[in-house]
Amino acid sequence: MALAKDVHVHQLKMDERRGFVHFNATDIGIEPAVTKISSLCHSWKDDPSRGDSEKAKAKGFLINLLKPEDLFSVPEVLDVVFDDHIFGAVTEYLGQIPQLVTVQAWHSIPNNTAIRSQLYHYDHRDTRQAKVFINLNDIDDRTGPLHFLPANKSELIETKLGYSQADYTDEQVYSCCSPDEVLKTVGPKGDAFLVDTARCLHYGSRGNERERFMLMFCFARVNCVKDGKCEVLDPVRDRLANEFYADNPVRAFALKKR
Ligand SMILES: O=C(O)CCC(=O)C(=O)O
Repeated sequence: MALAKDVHVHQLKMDERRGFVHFNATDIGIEPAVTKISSLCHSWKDDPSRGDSEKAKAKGFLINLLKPEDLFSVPEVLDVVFDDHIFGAVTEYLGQIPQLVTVQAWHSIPNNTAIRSQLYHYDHRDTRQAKVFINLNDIDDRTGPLHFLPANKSELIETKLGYSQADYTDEQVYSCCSPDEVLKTVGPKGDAFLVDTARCLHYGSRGNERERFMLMFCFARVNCVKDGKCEVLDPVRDRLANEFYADNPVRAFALKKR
């Protein structure tokens, strides 16, 4: 199901019941930064020094193009991540100043696999988290969009099937709901989705016929159950905090590892 936008004014708020909000970069004034990041990603995809980490190779359909040093040379990335509207909505939803867990620029490539994150799953860092997905190219059904079920629908499915840290098959999920109830992050470049992937069953990058570019970043509660690693952020967290946010203790707090 394609989605109508939820945000038409300079305001962003997560829907508590449904566990997501849909907005556009233009609504909150980050469109120029998104355009710059988008055009860089289109050039980075042919750079052999990018996207070839062990993890990327293992997960061939979904490649991260971003490197730690890009966060210094392309300050627009952190401008978007720490945009007041987004950071405010996440802080309100999580009920505390969050920790930035990961930031990546995704390139999902044409494929016909259905494995790992291409199958329905929850993220298991905590009982709630907030992941932002910003389309860096126009995304349609042939571009492997993220598919997800709102949190209230996912809860019904969980009640019927039981909670699992493993993947769910489509057959299992569609035995509890109609495929028509599934939402997709289709939309033009700049369309964006803030989704609680701990509460919303989801999958993506499945059956791409066209390549997909997406900026993805994730916030969690500082005392989250399962800490994570981020190959982009972890080597430079303190340097970023000192260089960009020496006068901004809230952002610095969100960046530094506890
Ligand atoms: O959109 C995708 O390729 C998968 C996203 C996903 O599973 C996740 O962010 O947890």
